[in-house]
Amino acid sequence: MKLRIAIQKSGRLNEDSVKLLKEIGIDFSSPNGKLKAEASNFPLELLFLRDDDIPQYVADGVADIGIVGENVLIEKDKDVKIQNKLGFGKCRLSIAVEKTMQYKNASDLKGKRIATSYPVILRKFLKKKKVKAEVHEISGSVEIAPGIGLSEAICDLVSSGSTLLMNGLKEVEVILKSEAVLISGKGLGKEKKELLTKLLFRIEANKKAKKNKYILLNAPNNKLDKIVSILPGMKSPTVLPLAQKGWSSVHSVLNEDDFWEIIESLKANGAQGILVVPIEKMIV
Ligand code: PRT
Ligand code: ZN
Repeated sequence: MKLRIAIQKSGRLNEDSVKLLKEIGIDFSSPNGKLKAEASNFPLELLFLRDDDIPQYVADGVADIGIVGENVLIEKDKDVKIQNKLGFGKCRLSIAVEKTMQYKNASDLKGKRIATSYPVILRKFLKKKKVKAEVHEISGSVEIAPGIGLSEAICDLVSSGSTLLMNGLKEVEVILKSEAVLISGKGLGKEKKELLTKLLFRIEANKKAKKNKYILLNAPNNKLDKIVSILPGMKSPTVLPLAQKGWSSVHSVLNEDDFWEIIESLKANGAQGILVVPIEKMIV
């Protein structure tokens, strides 16, 4: 019994999807133009597809699970389940208009033509805002539509915003925030569910490791209590005596969110020789 995963064949999600699978210990050789590959050390078969096709393939059970952007998933509206947000492929689906256009709110889109590759999501948004506008579905290079007179506005993915800037457009509404997600079909059997649980466990450990750092430092014993109270640790920090009398080595795990604040406070309280090292995997 093998679990089948669909990932993007080429494009923005391909590299990070492959990297994630490798980081959770799955070995396979790159497809070289082929549609399929097999992992050598886990019962997993990989299908390399266009991102637009992945929700359908997973809903139909051709693939058991898949990695796809939430934007595509919502647009395709298929019966699949989101298992995990993966933290890459982050972007937003936004409406942009010509820089010179006066824009206060969605009602300014009334009667305008909006070019997009996301007609389903855009129509829902317009309906919710009770705005009647013309949706022009085009499959690519949406950002040039206003410049060539095809539309007055666009609805497209944005990440840095430089594409909009280069085309004389400004972002006026964010309809959706998106990142890559792991999806599964609804009818997985027991064995496949077990394999999926194993994968999800590894993905969690990998995500946690990325969010955390291992920290080692030296502290004079008379400051230990204060320093230990600053450090969170997985249970509590490890404290070991140093060869030099009156000093200890303290080990702990720090979350990246409050990383710098804690480091500063440790220094201020007498910590020395602070080392921060990456964590490979973290199982709590
Ligand atoms: O061939 P296939 O159909 O599989 O790929 P595709 O060409 O349809 O998609 P691809 O590879 O471009 O994107 C795959 C997924 O990456 C998308 O569905 C999103 O979930 C995610 N993603 C993240 C993005 C972006 N960021 C992004 N910036 N997808 C596209 N863009 C484009 C956007 O359309 C615009 O043209 O990048 C441009 C804007 O970028 P900035 O940085 O200039 O704002
Ligand atoms: Zn696509």
